[in-house]
Amino acid sequence: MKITILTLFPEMFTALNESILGRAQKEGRFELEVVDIRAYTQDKHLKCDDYPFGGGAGMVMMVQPIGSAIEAKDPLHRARRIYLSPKGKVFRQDMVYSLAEEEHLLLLCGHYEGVDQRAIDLFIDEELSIGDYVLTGGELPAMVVVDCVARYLDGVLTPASLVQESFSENLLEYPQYTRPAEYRGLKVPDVLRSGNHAEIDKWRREQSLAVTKKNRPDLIKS
Ligand code: 4GM
Repeated sequence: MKITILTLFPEMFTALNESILGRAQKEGRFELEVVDIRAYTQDKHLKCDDYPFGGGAGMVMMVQPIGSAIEAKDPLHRARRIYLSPKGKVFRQDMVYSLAEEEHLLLLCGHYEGVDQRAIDLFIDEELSIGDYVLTGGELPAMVVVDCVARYLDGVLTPASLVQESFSENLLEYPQYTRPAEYRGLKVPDVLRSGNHAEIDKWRREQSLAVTKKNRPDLIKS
């Protein structure tokens, strides 16, 4: 998979060169192309934002640099083009699976008060929000989408962790422990050290149900 990011702040995406995603890129599991929108402006002072028509606070990203960058990077419109914005459809786990099937994703990051509406109308397929809050830019949301999708690409994670995840669908994770068996008087539950895997599975299901009821009762249908 190829993922093209369009942003005014390309350095932010160095975060994706760390850990699992860094290794996955080196192994060629996906290719990240980070594009500086400023390189495409026709303005002689390299301006990419301007005051909003009709007045109001803040700045709006101009359509020309965005349009030129998208047409340069996806001339035949083969990519699924996504704009990250608080107005978008809320991004959920079920959308991750369909995004992971794509050959090419293009993620547009807005800054300031967002982008000229014509950039969305002319060049974007769908508007996604990672949640009901406002950030200074779409860069962190784009990184969230990349991370979620990359986990499902072949060879990025060990299949067992993904199987486990879908198995316990709609329930939150049970508590995990590692050594030492006791820390500041808090002991690891005996069952986890018993070697009885039927009992361990039962305990974990009960814990998952209990934490879901407490923190996310909305996830429990019936
Ligand atoms: C306003 C309009 C995405 C602000 C468009 C982007 C939150 C999200 C921005 C924009 C963002 C989100 C930039 N803040 N909830 N800020 O996914 O692109």
